[in-house]
Amino acid sequence: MSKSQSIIEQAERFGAHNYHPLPVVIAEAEGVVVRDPEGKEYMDFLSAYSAVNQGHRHPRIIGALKAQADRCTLTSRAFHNDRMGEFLEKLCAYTGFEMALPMNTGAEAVETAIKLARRWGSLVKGVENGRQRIIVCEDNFHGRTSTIISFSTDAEAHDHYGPYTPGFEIIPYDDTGALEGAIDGDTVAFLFEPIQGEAGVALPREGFLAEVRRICTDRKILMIADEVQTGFCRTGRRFACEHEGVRPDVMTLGKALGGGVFPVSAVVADRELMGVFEPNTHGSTFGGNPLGAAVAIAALEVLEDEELDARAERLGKRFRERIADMKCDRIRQVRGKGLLNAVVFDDDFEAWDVCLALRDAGILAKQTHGNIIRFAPPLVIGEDELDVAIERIRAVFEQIEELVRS
Ligand code: IF1
Repeated sequence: MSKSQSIIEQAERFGAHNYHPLPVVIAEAEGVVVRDPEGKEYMDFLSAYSAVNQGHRHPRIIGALKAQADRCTLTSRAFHNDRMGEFLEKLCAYTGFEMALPMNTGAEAVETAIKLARRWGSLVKGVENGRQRIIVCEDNFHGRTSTIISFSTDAEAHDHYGPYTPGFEIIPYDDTGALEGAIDGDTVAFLFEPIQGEAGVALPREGFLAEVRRICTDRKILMIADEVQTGFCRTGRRFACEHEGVRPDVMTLGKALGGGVFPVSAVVADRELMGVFEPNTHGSTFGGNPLGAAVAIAALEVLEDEELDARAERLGKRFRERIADMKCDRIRQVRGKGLLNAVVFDDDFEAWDVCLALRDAGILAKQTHGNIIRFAPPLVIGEDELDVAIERIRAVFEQIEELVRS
């Protein structure tokens, strides 16, 4: 038995089966390349669901991690530490908002935004406490806490977890008419993804974000953009809302904020909104810790200094053009923005075997639903590396009929 096989067996024996990973073991990683225990190399085209935008183990981020680890790692918010303020000031400058609330995972950031909206509704908008409503979209993915899955329309994420948290109304994605119709006196916010990642990189029509902005402003409800996956240069801009020059009221952030080495998330908003939080009304043990702060500072610097937004924009166009040219009758559509892309196969097509063949060709990618494969490499990928990857993908796609028959 190979080392990989014994590792997989061990994980399956002792670990809950809440995932069905591709059968590959990653032992080492650097930049775009990961290596299994047998020494075989792959190009990572998932980037830990966009948490590794800066590439695996970026030297500046690892350096910041090690340096801070030798100074101070955790203080809790019972006391101040000398890195959090510097991190939050940099995050506010990067996002263009006045204040930030640091947390750890994306779901915690989304939960924080939900609490911010509900608290603002009660204290500022004058909604009777307990009647606050938040509008969300079908096919959403915002995390996996009990409250967040309460408004999931994905049966696997939602079912058998009752009783469900009330106060959410679900409308179709990319439907501003439905948004206008759903708003009433108790509505406090619209929570949405500028691009729906897990739904298979679903892009709204041009103008959707600007229309949402107008409606939320007119109807005095908070526009909460969940940029956990689309943020930090992934879609070819710092944030996906920037494609339409739209500034939401609140943004939830995570994943690449931690530079691929540490869980760091946050909510950003202006002072008027963030002011609804008073001491002891919200928090977390690790939120704002100095180790995560030091890593996040370096993670933001890398995004800026290496101009990863422009890179994602340029290389994403190249990727979509080259994939669209491939001879593969099973492909229905190639879609995405920046380096967040997906290949959509025929509705009845099961892409798992294609992911296995891609793995054997040295490309690690995973399908979001049966027939859609997401391709999201680290944004530091070189032009030559991308061309190599495209040729490996082409070799698999152009042999797909053999795959399907086998
Ligand atoms: C899994 C994908 C899923 C997110 C958005 C909040 C969160 C996520 C827009 C929560 C997390 C991850 C979670 C991971 C798979 C992946 C994912 F879309 F990125 F592919 F599931 F939809 N908002 N997305 O995408 O952040 O608490 O995980 O830090 O749970 O399987 P988290």
